[in-house]
Amino acid sequence: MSVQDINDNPPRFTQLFRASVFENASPGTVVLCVTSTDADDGDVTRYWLLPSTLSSSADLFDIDRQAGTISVAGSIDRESTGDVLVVRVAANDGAFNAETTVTIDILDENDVPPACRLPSNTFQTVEDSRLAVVVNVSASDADATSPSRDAVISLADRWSRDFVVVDGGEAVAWRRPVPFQNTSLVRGRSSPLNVHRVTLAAVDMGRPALWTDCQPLTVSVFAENVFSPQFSRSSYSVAVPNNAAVGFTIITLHARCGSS
Ligand SMILES: [Ca+2]
Ligand SMILES: [Ca+2]
Ligand SMILES: [Ca+2]
Ligand SMILES: [Ca+2]
Repeated sequence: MSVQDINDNPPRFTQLFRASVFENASPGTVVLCVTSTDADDGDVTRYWLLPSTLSSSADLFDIDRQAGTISVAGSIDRESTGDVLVVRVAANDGAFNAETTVTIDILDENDVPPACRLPSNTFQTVEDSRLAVVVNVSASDADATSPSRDAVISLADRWSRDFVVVDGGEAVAWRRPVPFQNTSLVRGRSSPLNVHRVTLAAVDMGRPALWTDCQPLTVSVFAENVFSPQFSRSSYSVAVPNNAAVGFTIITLHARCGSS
């Protein structure tokens, strides 16, 4: 006498699944394969992805209905998805359903170039000495993780006759003493000899590194004390008590020289 097997057991996923995939992985890239068992002989199990309640992750992946292989189907961006996506997978053996979640870690790529942060592109300074800081600078980077998001400023041409980048990429300084060239003014403007240009770049630490050229920086050198003193305001208004004694201080004015 033989006992005929009928389908009276649901399929069971064999484990909790977790895998990882890099952002920007090409469609078709295999992430992992889910597996299940079934106590009944000969049941054929089919798989599919369930809509995700947390995100649109179901659109980013596809599953082979027979093999259970989950692969990339959409464009994955670590900067917008976050570090983990959870995909819900269902299995059916013709009669019973089973369900599980697959946790997919999204790995960061260095796919965002850094950005320059310069307070201005033109500066005026009095003649200065070696290694005096001309301007403080910084770089930003929107990548999700280090080192892809770690960015500094450097010289775009790696070397400049006049400037060096110091303070770990956060300041530009004179490389050498740069005196004021005492030539006559050209059409009311300082000699071009006193105008110094340098192109900086923001560079990140990713592998491979990405960089962005900044707007060229122009530094005009003036002889000391060429700047007219300037009051902090164009006019002042002060109330004076009608019994003020001789010598009463009405207001203290401040003026400064220099320009930036
Ligand atoms: Ca079954
Ligand atoms: Ca990205
Ligand atoms: Ca990235
Ligand atoms: Ca980056």
